Amino acid sequence: MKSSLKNQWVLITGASSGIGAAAAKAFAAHGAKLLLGARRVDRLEKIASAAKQAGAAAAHVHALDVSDTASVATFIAWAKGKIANRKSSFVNLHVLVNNAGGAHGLDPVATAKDADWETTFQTNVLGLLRVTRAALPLMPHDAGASIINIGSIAGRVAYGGAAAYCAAKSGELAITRALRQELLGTGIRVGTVDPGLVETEFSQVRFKGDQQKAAEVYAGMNPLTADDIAETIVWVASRPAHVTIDEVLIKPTDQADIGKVFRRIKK
Ligand code: NDP
Ligand code: 8X3
Repeated sequence: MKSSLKNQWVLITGASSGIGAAAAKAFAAHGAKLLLGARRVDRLEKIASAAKQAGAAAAHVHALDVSDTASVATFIAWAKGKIANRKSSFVNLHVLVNNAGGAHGLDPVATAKDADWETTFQTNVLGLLRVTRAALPLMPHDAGASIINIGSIAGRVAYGGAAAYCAAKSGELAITRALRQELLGTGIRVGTVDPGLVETEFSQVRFKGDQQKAAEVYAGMNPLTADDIAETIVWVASRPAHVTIDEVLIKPTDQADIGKVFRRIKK
């Protein structure tokens, strides 16, 4: 039987934009209770308000910087307080979506900046580890809970200019696989959703606000949307409790591989 998400607690990191924001809306449509984190709280508040309109049983927001252990601890303590209710101290986080991350720059190793490498690893790798370590005590055993990490095609296929990002997303894949072994017997499912090109703010962040460079990434092709990925995340989380979706590689039809993209050239 499909796992119902109604009234289940779902925690999403990086929910202020793109895939995380779309995931909030998608879980809301199933009547879930949302705990949303990111650095831009003003944006989170708007997303929580839209999620309530879309059917969320609850939607709470709190500042979260996954690159900072103290911020993660404060965020998870806040989340625990929201989940535990007045009648019962039972804490049941049903779904953890480790989505916060992104790429910074597209420079070759020869000229890349320490700051870009450090941010890339702090968010995509260490942030994922920190949030998971802190959230695990909130996830009861044998209750059909899921940890869903957002990886990338870049974790499977390396490309020039993205050495750190590819290494970070390969790291995400390795963490997902190791965690699945560590949690064997707990009933907690661990999976990764690995997209190809999705049009979000990802490329604006990568190119540090250069709108033209960001737009060129998706020029003449039909990229995935954040909603496509959100739908996949919800599908993974709603499989029956005895079913784990280990890894999903999802690409636009116009993308055969990294760098193999079909573009309709305007004449
Ligand atoms: P966006 O830039 O639209 O969203 C990134 C999100 O991550 C934002 O909500 C941002 O929130 C959050 N974030 C970044 N740094 C931190 C931090 N230190 N602490 C907390 N939150 C943080 O991009 P996407 O939605 O596309 O990216 C989401 C995930 O999907 C990333 O892991 C990305 O690597 C992955 N991905 C994206 C693809 C794409 O083509 N778009 C393809 C494959 C994977 P805030 O700035 O408010 O903190
Ligand atoms: C984002 C996809 O191809 O820009 O993870 O690296 S790609």
